[in-house]
Amino acid sequence: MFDRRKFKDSFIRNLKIEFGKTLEKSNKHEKYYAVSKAIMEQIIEDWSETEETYKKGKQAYYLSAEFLMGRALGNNLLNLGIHKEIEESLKDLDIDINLMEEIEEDAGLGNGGLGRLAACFLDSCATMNLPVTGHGLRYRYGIFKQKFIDGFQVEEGDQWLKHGDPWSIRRVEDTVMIEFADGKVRAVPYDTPIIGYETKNINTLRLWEAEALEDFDFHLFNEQQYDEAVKAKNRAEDISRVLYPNDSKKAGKILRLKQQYFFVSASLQDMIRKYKKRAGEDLEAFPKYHAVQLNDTHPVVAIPELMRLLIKEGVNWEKAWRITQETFAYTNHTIMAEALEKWDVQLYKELLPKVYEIIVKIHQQFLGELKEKKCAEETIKEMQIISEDRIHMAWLAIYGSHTINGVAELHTEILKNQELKDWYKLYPNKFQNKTNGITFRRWIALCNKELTQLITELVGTDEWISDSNKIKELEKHIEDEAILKRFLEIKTLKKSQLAAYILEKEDVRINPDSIFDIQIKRLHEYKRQLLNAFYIVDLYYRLKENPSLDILPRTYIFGAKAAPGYVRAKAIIKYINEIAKLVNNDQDVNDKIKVVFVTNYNVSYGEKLFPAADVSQQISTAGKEASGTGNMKFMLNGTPTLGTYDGANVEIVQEAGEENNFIFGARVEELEAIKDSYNPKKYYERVPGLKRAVDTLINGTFDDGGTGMFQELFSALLEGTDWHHPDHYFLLRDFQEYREAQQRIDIAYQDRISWAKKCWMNLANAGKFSSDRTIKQYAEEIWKTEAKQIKS
Ligand code: GL9
Repeated sequence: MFDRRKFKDSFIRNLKIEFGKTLEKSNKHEKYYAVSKAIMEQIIEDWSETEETYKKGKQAYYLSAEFLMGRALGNNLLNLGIHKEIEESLKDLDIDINLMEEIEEDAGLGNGGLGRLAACFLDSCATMNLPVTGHGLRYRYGIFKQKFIDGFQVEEGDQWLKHGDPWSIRRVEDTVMIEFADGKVRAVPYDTPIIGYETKNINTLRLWEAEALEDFDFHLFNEQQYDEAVKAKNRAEDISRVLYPNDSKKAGKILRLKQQYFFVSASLQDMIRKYKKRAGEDLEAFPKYHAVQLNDTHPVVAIPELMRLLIKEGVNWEKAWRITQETFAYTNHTIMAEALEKWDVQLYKELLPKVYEIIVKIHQQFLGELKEKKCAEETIKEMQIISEDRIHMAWLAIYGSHTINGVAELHTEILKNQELKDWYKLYPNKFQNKTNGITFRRWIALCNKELTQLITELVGTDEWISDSNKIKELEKHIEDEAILKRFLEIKTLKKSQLAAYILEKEDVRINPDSIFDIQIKRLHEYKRQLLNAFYIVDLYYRLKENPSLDILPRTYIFGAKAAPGYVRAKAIIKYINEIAKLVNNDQDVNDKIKVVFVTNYNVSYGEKLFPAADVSQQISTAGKEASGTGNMKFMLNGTPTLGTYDGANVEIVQEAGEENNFIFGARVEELEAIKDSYNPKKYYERVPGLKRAVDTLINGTFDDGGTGMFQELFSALLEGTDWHHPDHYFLLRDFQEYREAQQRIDIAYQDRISWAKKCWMNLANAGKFSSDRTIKQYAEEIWKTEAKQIKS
């Protein structure tokens, strides 16, 4: 039970011991820190009890190079069910809880969907009392902070720890040693509590930080070589210094390989040490107590590393291989070729010679099996784990795991029938689908309290927050205009709140009565922000030509970070910012269209954007977006999708009805069929208005600051490159259908009630996309772990 007195005492005490300050003298950051520490104090016993309880049975471990957690305070208060109490307690002390929540830095230890999925999964595991622990890296700098200068993206270091991290506890006693060919480093874990919703169970996210064996060299220090003295320390700490900001693209750098091996080896050593304490020296039963999920190929070095550790413990090869295969499962998150990790043999040999030796043995063993099975020479060549001096991490993952899964039905089908078809033939029983999901706590209960309240009122209970299929009951109100109007009022309120925030942050005024048309996701060619941009340019010219064009006022909102080295993605950002400048400063169109590219899109910005959207743009080239999860966040907040038949869009439409969404464009099969003879020029020349829009890349309408980046975009579309056919992502093929879909939206939006019905049908059918459902399937069908509730 919440004890107000105890909380306040703890808060004041924390201000005193952490900062030596009284309430009156402390600043807002110190107050935030002390509030958070006071919450930590309240949960600490339940946290240890959860650990004790889980120890006794099988546990799952989610190994991930990324956890995109966002802010903790508001979510923890929601899940603990003490938001109101804390709000009032703080009010007594003249502190505004909203300020406390808003000044928290995002924990941005991930790039996008893959990292955010890991965070949603942890929330679901804790909520369902599942014994699952996250393991990853404690980057000192997370995903970079984005600024715009003259419309160009500029990156800055993300100092998320600058005011401290009240949510983690350093566990020095669990330190392990990591060995590289060029020296040893210490891995020190920091544990963060994962507080489930309305349960006493508290799970753990364990993030490893790299430290030098010795802080500095005293000998050098005494000889006044100060820089030299700290060099080793810095080199060790480099390992966990910064997150690689690549979105679905492999890094291929030695430091990245160090990061991967570092956290993987630390996690496995930790597991083995604890296992031995409990079960003794015989490691035979390891898979009985551990299920390890590999989040993409980033942690796949875990397969040879577990082999190495087991052999070191005296286990023979055959038995070690059996243990390894029974322990691991692997999730594939993309079919983009550039994301498939292939490490140079040379790098592995230099940095991890012992691990490399084991990979060679695994490779040979696999070759033997293929030959035994009389596989065709050609197939064997394709499937080799080591070939052309590269180690193919995905192949290693499939061979070394008992299960591999895709992240949406369409994606899994593409894996089985195209990308991994040889593997599927060989191991049909290893393949599963696990359609992604999102946590309903953060993505509606926390970020859209108004809509949450309406749903709770209509469902008659708030149980839908952890029992997502209950929202299906909303469907019975579909003909109730009074309720639909309340939905529309809430939408308008969320739009006004967003408009106020955008005015403050971006200094752009937008009209809450216009349609909020939103595309927020990483900037990537396959996601086709450029298609959206061409549409806006086309609309702009049509409006200039015909000022009485009958369209509804619309605000086009973008949010996206481009990988710092991805020149074309950066060009697209600059292009959209140029469009915004033109459109927003032209009185002729100003009350009809506005364009805003929000700065530094991240989890906490997302929490303001998703609830305020009228249109959810999910327009990737069919077959390219493995699942998407933003699409689900929009749906849950009652927003129709404007999208292609891709990833989880397919399932969203299956659930909510095609008639309640705006689907367009070529499907996978069509693109497969046309790709070799595709000629974008045909569309460029024949589709009315298209040439005019595309030509703004080269005719001086917009200024790329003399970089030539717009010309380069144009060439990639119409001439192609050495490695890609022109318009590799089929923007021009889909433009006409996209424009028609946009026009259908304009018409549909006018009838407010029938529009609200579409929104409502999306909301009412979002139940499938709870990460609770996804995690239940992982637990039952892959991990074979059971819920264990601590006694209350
Ligand atoms: C991704 C896929 O591209 C998404 O479609 C998918 O929803 C998520 C989660 O499964 O995984 N794979 C991937 O590399 N990223 C994804 O978002 N990229 C980033 O996380 C930046």
